[in-house]
Amino acid sequence: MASILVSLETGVLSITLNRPDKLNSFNPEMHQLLRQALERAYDEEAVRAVLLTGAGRAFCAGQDLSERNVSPGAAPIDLAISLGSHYNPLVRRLRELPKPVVCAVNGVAAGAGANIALACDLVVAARSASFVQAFSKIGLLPDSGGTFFLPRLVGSARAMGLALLGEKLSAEDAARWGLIWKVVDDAQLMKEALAISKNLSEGPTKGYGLIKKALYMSATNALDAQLDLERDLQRQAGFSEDYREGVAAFKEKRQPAFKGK
Ligand code: T3D
Repeated sequence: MASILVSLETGVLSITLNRPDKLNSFNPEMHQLLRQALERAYDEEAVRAVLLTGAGRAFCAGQDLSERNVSPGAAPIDLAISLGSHYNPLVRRLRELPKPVVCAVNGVAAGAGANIALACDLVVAARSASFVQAFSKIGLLPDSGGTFFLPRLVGSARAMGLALLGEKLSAEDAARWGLIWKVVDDAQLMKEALAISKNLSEGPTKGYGLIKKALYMSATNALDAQLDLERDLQRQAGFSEDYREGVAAFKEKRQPAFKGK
């Protein structure tokens, strides 16, 4: 059984983490297949939005710990190699992909699984889902961007509580705290996430890519630099076919037909 399922329909590339018996925890094969799927999302013009979810009762439990030999006498493991070759490139790819990425969190999202969800652009969670910064329970610190995303999304007091205590945060609290976009009933999750993804796949893809860039750069830019960035990106947006179409449709009082160009 492939550890990642991929399908393309009406401009939405759906990617499902598919190791349900392991709570979709990451092993090297799953990293490799996910990387390939995201490369496809980057390369193929027909892909205008990505939808990431998990199979079974979990979204993702982070690193598969059964692959880490910590028995007495075993050689110490250099986790920097794993982060440098797998997790960091994955987070960068999600953030830099110039197309919107929706994450449907169908169940528990723990460790790197939680932070990979947070690296996506729009996170919708099932009411029964939860988010766990499980790292401190095994002597680690949040990775996969956790120490960057958490304080920015929920403030440093809550970020510190989540990181130090490693307790489960319910999807409802995650939405209330501003960690994610919204929570929906379990039965509605995929319908809602697909509707959002389809809506995005019919939108001005270039403009969306520029929105991602501007908002993500605002986390580290000062106002002056951000104003300059908005000017430069708006120049690119204004040269797009979709801008012409958007304004023409507005003037003609009709729905725009964006092509993602
Ligand atoms: O190593 C590197 O490459 C560095 C990078 C690290 C990135 C990371 O993600 S480090 C953090 C790794 N993840 C965790 O520490 C999470 C560990 N899991 C949990 O805390 C809990 O299992 C959950 C909160 C995810 C779910 O809790 P619950 O009560 O719903 O389920 P459970 O009973 O704990 O787990 C069910 C089974 O899944 C169980 O196996 P069993 O007893 O039925 O045979 C459990 O061992 C297994 N499982 C859960 N998470 C993992 C896992 N097996 C391997 N790796 C896991 N991460």
